[in-house]
Amino acid sequence: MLETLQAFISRHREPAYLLLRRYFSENRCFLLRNELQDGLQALMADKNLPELAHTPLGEMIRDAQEAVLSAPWVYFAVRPRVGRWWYLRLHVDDLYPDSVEASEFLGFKERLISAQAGTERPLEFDIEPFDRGFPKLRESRSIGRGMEFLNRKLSSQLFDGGDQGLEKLFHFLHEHCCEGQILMINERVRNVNELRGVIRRCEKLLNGYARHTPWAEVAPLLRDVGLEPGWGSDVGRILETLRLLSDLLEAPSPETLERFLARIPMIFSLLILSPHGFFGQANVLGRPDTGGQVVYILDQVRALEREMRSRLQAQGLHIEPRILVVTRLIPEAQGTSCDQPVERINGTRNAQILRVPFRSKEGEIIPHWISRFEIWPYLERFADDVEQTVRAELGTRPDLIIGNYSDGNLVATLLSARMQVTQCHIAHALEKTKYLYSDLYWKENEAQYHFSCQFTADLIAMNAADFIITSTYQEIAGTDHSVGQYESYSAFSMPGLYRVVKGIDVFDPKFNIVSPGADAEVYFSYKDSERRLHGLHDELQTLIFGTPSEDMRGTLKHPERPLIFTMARLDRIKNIAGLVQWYAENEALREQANLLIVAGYTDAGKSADREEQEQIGYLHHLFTTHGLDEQVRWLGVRLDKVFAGELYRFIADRRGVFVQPALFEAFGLTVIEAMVSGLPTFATHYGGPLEIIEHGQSGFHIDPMRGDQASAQLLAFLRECEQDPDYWVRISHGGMERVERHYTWSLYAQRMMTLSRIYGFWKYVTNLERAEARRYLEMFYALQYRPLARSLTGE
Ligand code: UDP
Ligand code: LCN
Repeated sequence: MLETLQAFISRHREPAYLLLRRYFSENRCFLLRNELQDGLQALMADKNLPELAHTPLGEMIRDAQEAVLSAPWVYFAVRPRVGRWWYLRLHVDDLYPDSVEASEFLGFKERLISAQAGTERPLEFDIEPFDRGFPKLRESRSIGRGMEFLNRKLSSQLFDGGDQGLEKLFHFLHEHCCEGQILMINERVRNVNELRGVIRRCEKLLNGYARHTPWAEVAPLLRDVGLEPGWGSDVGRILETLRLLSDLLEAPSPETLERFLARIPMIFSLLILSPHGFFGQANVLGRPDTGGQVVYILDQVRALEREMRSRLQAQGLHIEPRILVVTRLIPEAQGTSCDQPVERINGTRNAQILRVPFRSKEGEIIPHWISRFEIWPYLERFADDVEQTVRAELGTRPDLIIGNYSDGNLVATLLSARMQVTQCHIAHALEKTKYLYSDLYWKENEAQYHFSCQFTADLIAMNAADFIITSTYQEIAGTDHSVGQYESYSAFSMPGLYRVVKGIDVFDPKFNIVSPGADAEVYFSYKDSERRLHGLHDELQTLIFGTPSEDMRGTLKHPERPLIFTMARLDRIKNIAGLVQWYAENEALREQANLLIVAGYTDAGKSADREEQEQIGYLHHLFTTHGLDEQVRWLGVRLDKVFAGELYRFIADRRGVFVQPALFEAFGLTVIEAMVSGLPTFATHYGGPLEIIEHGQSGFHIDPMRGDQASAQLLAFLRECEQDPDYWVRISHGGMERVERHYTWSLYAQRMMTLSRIYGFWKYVTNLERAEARRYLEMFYALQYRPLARSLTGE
């Protein structure tokens, strides 16, 4: 690639020179992808050089994500393929392109930001040397299917080594026990050969029994030979499991291994960590830091408990699975249950929320809510306290620890290391890509956001995790044109703090896409009239069209018009104000439809969150300056799930639409909730919705940076639906179908249980644990993270 670019420029110096000049004429140090493309397009138009686009220079610019300019040099970060990066530099005089390392590229960037940079070499974080020899995916399209890859790769390594691999499998089977009860095989079976013999004998013994004969009936017989519970609930199932193992011992294959492991009773208890925000089951959604993550975890718990129980039962074990969700106890609970140490989770038999308080250095309980950007100094102590609480509750360690968001993942890292438990990482939203140049200008943002702590915690946790679950592909590796959220951690710099030359590798097989669903009990089609909550309709009618109470603003003058609906936490990134502005500026749209907003409070005095207060003020300003009070209804209330579910359908009855206008949305649960309710959905094309919605079939993508276009799209859709009501029905149907096929909690739970077994197995039989990397991360924690976190409280 470099040679062709060098050869091209040496033969065509003029366009290269003109292009660089054009970039320099912008007088900017940093140019982003679209600005680089615009520069190229403008040059091609001015100089009538349309063919330039298809030359090595044009292609390099097409793939460039960023340019850093400081005369006479221009450095480019080029991403020729998803997840693959190449850095090069060009001197404006000699125009000779030269490859450089990530480290040099970042160093050049740092020097433009900070005068001190360059005087001494900064600390570099580099995980790559620890990954050497570890299997990696090669193809971009395989990213996110780590488990399948790992199984293929490691099975061949494990079983090619003759009986050694089988011995490991044998020892693994010996490990299993629960509540003091031995499972699978007992001490009578002493090696692989004996195991082979035992399988044969058991098969013979069982062949005389009817398939539905329960385990209990044959247990004494099998136990004598060496088998313990865990093989199946009846003879049919036991025989199937024995045959799977026999096939595995005979001719191991990744598929058989996966099917066999899927049956091994390995997961009896889960610990799920979600420290920040108001974590509860009522009256919390929509508060600052309290949104999709809470919904996700509660739905996840219900689905996982069901799946765990059914797997255990199928294997003949009558053990009740345990799931503990551990969050922060907030004494000043503001009318929520967040001051309660224990809360049973509805819809489960045995799952609980346990709340453990944050404590100051002196051990005093912190009484008030703390923003997710401020929680860092409390997490280490929190982890210690959680460990004790969990051990006391379970009487043992959990079988899997799932971290959520940057704080939960950091606590999961500390606990998994201490308790020697498999660690699963779920980011929900990595803040780094939400804020432009949040790494480079971290110092400017430090007082408000403390990204130095957050990105350090992210680096440690994502590298320590045994496996990572993401909701979409783009969360890991973006698209052809945009960088993935995890990918953005591969190389970056926080000038004056440290530089990351290899922070994460998106080709690592630890990544797996497992998309969440929308709770089918709550979010279902508006057409399902039998299940509809008709009793709520009067209340909904008053809420939307009635006289506004003190938590509301606006009275819709034309209630017969369809509703454009949006609902979100009132974070800047959710861009509710953007939507209000586009709507306000499109007269025709204002005549065509009303706007309904469910977000935050209407009284800024009720909010403790700085961003939320700002947004509230801004929304009022927009209402007043654009005279929106007869066309927009703003509800500053928190709706519980069931009520919100009926609201989506109520709006669908009136042929409305849902809009998700975020500047960036990691996944977007409201998007799938609205879609499955049958509301045609217009959602941001930055983030998860790009993958959830197929534009024009199951909804529409909008560009939140081009509000004029988005409002024109909405208007065109609503007008077309007026002419052809079937159009609304087609898109509504497309959305429902999309969610029902791809986004369900039962699919999620099945996959999650398989993943935890497979990664647990590989962690046991190989050195998947990467002990060296863990030690490196521990050092980074102690030397970087801890002082940064402590500095927040002025220590
Ligand atoms: N939500 C709700 N009531 C509200 C505000 C939000 O039930 O008043 C729910 C919404 O239905 C969705 C979640 O909160 O389930 C928000 O999740 P999403 O992924 O859209 O955004 P997040 O808040 O996680 O960024
Ligand atoms: C956090 C977010 O910001 C959303 O985009 C996700 O849908 C939610 O968590 C659940 O993962």
